[in-house]
Amino acid sequence: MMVLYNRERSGNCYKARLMLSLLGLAYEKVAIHREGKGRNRAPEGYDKLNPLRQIPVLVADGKPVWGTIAILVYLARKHGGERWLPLDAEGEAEVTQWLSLAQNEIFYGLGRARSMRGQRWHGTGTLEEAHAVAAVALRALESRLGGHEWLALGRLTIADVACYSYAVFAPEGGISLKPYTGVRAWLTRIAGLPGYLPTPPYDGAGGPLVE
Ligand SMILES: N[C@@H](CCC(=O)N[C@@H](CS)C(=O)NCC(=O)O)C(=O)O
Repeated sequence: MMVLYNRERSGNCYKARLMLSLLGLAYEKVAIHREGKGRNRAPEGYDKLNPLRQIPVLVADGKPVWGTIAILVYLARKHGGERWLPLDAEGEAEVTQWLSLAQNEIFYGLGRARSMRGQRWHGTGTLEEAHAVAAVALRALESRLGGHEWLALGRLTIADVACYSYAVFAPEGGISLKPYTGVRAWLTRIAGLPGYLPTPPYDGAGGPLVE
């Protein structure tokens, strides 16, 4: 049985759980709680699973896979097939450019704003800087989703799973999705997929949600 080192409200862990759910895969969860401002209270020896001591980590067949993108790639290759991540150079590149957006502008814009508002961010920057980066990310998503149903290849791939989390949490970070009609339609499309896993409920830590 696969094991996911997880925290329910972590947007990165939610990505891994969403992918496992869309693929209909069984797994067990190990809860990793926070200590201090956003740091993990990980068990003794956890750095053997992830040298960064971060979550998520997926242990499959006794081997730890750390980093959200690595987990999505692993699950796609092992259990999902080419539908989720093609093997041809052009197709793989098209998916990967969105994986890169997820790790950079989406995480350091939308993800950082959400953590900062919830007092869980232990990194650098201001909320204004996070909002400016988030706007770059949302404009990039909208430029594609204004005219397409999915981010890459005209079908659902791990690009959509990687970018969904944190885009869907924008209001928790004080960011309105009102101007981004293509993004909102895509969020609704994903929420209607078979095997969709609902987002963890808002804990209210960042104050009122932005419409
Ligand atoms: N690049 C990593 C980022 C993972 C990450 O930031 N995890 C957070 C929870 S969402 C964490 O473990 N934070 C605690 C820490 O950085 O010490 C990934 O994609 O998995």
